[in-house]
Amino acid sequence: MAEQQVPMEPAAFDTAGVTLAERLERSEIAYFPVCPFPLPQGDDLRFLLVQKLARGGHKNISYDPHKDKVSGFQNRSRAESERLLQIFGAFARNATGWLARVLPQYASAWRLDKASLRPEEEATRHLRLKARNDLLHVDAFPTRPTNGYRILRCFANINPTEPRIWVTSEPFARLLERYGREVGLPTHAGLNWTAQLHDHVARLFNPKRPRRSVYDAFMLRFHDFLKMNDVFQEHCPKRYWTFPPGSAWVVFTDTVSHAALRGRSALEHTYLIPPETLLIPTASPAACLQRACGKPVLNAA
Ligand SMILES: O=C(O)CCC(=O)C(=O)O
Ligand SMILES: [Fe+2]
Repeated sequence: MAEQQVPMEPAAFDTAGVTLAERLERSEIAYFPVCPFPLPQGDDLRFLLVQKLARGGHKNISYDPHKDKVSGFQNRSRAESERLLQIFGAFARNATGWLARVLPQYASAWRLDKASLRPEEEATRHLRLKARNDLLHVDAFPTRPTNGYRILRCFANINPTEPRIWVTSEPFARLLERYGREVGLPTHAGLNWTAQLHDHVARLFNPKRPRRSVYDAFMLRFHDFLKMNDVFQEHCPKRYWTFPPGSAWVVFTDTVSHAALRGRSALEHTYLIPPETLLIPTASPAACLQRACGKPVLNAA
């Protein structure tokens, strides 16, 4: 498999004595103009660039590192699906190996979530409102409650000619101050009855799914609220990011409000970071929410 040779340990992990973990937990995007781990090259890259989403509502092509399985792509032949699996496997190993070196405290206990290929042009795709990437939001997974594990994502732009364009706005803590009441801060320690019913039904279909906590239910409502709020979308302070071909960025997307405005063909890997490995646990969204409502928001272990 052709892979690009790049320096494995760029110098920028420690800016003025501040560790990468601390910068991430303070809601920075860690940006690497040259992806610090090998990305697919040559024929493998060309192969990725022509992949298409399967019909039936898949948002991305995704790879599960636990099952070593790819889903959501138009499967044309066994040979092609095996090749895709190999390329994804190598990407996941390379991204995870690098991140484990630069964020060892997280890697000691993180849960590997999925990796994905984003083959659609973001500027022109049609998605239902709550699934749209081009509206500012903080991430919350409707089908994979995290119970306070943080959502860390590593992106790489593999488009050979076009940048990926993001916009970001204020971090979760600030947005919670402004909109928490309007979204409805949790009023008691358990889920309300509609959320309980919803969780119960979801778990009938998937008994292995973890129980949704007060925190998960709130984060989903918050995600939806931001996407539906035209005034916020239009008037909030904005910072635009241009991620050129071959670059990479790492970000806690549960506190950095973000949207992808333009670009096609990015690779991404998600990691779920347990609260006990955080450097600044008080800055986590679960801690912010708990302070705001004065109630426990996570399910006991
Ligand atoms: O694909 C991207 O660049 C980010 C999209 C996004 O916000 C997401 O997947 O949560
Ligand atoms: Fe997102």
